[in-house]
Amino acid sequence: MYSALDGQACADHDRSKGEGVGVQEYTGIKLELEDKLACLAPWEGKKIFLVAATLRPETMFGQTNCYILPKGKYGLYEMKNGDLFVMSARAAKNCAYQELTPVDREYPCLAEILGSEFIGKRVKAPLSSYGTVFILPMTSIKMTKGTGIVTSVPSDSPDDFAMLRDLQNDAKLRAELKVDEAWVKDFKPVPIIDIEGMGDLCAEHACNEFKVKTHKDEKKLLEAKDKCYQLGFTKGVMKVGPVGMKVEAAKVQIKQEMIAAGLAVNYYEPEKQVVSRTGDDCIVALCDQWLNDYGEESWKNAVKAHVKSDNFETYNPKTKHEFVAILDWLKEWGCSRTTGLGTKVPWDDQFVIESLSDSTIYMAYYTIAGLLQGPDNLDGKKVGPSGIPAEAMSIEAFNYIFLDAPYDASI
Ligand code: ZZB
Repeated sequence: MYSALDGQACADHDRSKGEGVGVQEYTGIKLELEDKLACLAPWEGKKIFLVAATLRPETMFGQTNCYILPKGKYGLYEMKNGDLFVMSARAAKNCAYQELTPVDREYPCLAEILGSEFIGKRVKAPLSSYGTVFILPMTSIKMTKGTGIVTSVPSDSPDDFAMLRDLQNDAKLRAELKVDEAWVKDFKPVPIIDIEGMGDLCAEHACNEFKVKTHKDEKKLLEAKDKCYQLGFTKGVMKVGPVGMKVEAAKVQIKQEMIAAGLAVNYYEPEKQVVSRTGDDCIVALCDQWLNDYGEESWKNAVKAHVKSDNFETYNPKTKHEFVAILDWLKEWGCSRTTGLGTKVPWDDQFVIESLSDSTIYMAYYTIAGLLQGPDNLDGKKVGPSGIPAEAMSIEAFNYIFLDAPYDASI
């Protein structure tokens, strides 16, 4: 998690919003634009892709159309390999910090395009049985999530199913949103995943179960979506592509294959909004960072055994449970940053130790600071009550105090 304004990683306690928010990994599906747009004429002959962020790469076999926000502001951005991507400026910024653009951290917008300009145009939908699909409007798209472009899989996504069904059946809505019947009529949901108890069109099944009437039934759609996500992941079995494979495994395989074939890219962003204390909307950036490997088995087990032992007491048993739960998921923890107050990382002094990690060190120092410094001597310029000068505090001295190392009077 990174603040471009601060020019450094934005750790939990550097945030005014979004404590505990992690990174969401998406697959950016490259939908190649097949039709021409007057405003894109200067780039004729180049490949232009609408990029849709998805959590379900294994469902790409069932794409029937692409959705865009008519009032949404999109931009055209060049990528490292010469591809031109259509996406929100926010997504382009994340890409620029993930080594996708020609110049790191730069994402000049080549052209601004309103979502409505794309409606009715065609894109190639990779892996789908329809091959070419239409771009349709969807008013519930959030510009603050993914790329602002969604690829539609009405067999497995209740939102997509409800919208497509309304566009197919409601002439008034089509007129209102300026959608031609021909763009939706022949695009039926394609059965691609079998789920025990839900059949092979789970979105339709869930929309019936939760009585979703229209694409505007926000609450019911959320329930239907949760059910499809959950059962799709745990019980789904592929009917196309890697037939018989569990969704859980197919997700990883299809993603890798699509990226290797140049049909998709990895795309990351904060899973919810993260704002730094300096007021910057944070992004996800690839950057050098020292990590504490708290997930390392022997470390983890030693700490866990201690937390569970009688030597470790908490006032409230809930706290103890939380410690154990966190030890279970905690893996790498970023422990360095480039600016701000802190102790220099001993082996790499371009970084300081991130303040939360640093605070585990200075807490230890506090146990002896009273002797080495004493009151009214914060900068340690004077020798404290123990009479020990700073120069005498060698590594051996610290090891003697904190690690029970032998006392060596000769040092
Ligand atoms: C294809 C797909 C197939 C999706 C499926 C879901 C499902 P979330 O956060 O839980 O909603 N999406 C992506 N960007 C946006 C946006 N800007 N506004 C609205 N919706 C967006 O999950 C992210 C999913 O929401 C993405 O994955 C995308 O739709 C959509 F079979 O891509 B998905 C049960 C869901 N099934």
